[in-house]
Amino acid sequence: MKVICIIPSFNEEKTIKGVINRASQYCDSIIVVNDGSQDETNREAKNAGATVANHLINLGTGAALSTGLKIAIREKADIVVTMDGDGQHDPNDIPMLLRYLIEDKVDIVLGSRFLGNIKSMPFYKKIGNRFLSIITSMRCGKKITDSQCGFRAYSAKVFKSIIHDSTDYTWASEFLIRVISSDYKWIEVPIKTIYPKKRIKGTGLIDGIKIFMKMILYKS
Ligand SMILES: Nc1nc2c(ncn2[C@@H]2O[C@H](COP(=O)(O)OP(=O)(O)OP(=O)(O)O)[C@@H](O)[C@H]2O)c(=O)[nH]1
Ligand SMILES: [Mg+2]
Repeated sequence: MKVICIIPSFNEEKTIKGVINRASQYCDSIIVVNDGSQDETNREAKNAGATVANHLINLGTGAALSTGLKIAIREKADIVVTMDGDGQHDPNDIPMLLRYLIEDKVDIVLGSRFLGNIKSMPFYKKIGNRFLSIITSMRCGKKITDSQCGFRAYSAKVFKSIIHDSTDYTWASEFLIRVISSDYKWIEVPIKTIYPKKRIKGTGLIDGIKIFMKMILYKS
């Protein structure tokens, strides 16, 4: 079974090397999609042994993921794991995601920060994420506790056939609507998540409003 990990990354020079080193223990190869970073993400990721695809300009997380999926299909992946490059996901959770995918024979394993420990998540993010999960659940007709989490594992059946259009953060909800309305087997599992105290990056209110609007208007 060839397991490929895709890491969309935008200005993650400080964390990307550590994420790649730790994820490499559990995956056959790592694809970093460097989304027009202005820092040394490209160099750091290459030095750590990842395959790096560079976007010349910043296209967004959804676009970065699409690029990574195309490469994973070309490299004949059997399983794709996606995770963030900012160190918020713990690569040591990868074996657990793979176990569910292989032993429980599900097509998609969704990491959920809300089923795990979210003590360190800022309050406004808890509210925003809960709200977007409710909206996404309404669109899917199934309860999802963490619609925005990027830590997921997919079988080849899913990542070869489910294609998302969103180039920004909305991909996470759009992908779920497509997967769930296609009757694939899925499961949500608790994952660890780390929010450093001093943090200026990441999604904000504007991103949340954009996702909300797109979820309301999205035609499945
Ligand atoms: N912010 C941002 N991240 C991107 C972009 N393209 C790729 N990424 C990567 O996508 C991953 C998730 O981005 P984050 O901004 O941390 O999103 P998040 O984890 O849902 O939000 P936070 O909870 O605020 O951290 C990270 O690894 C980013 O480096 C982009 O255009 N903007
Ligand atoms: Mg993050």
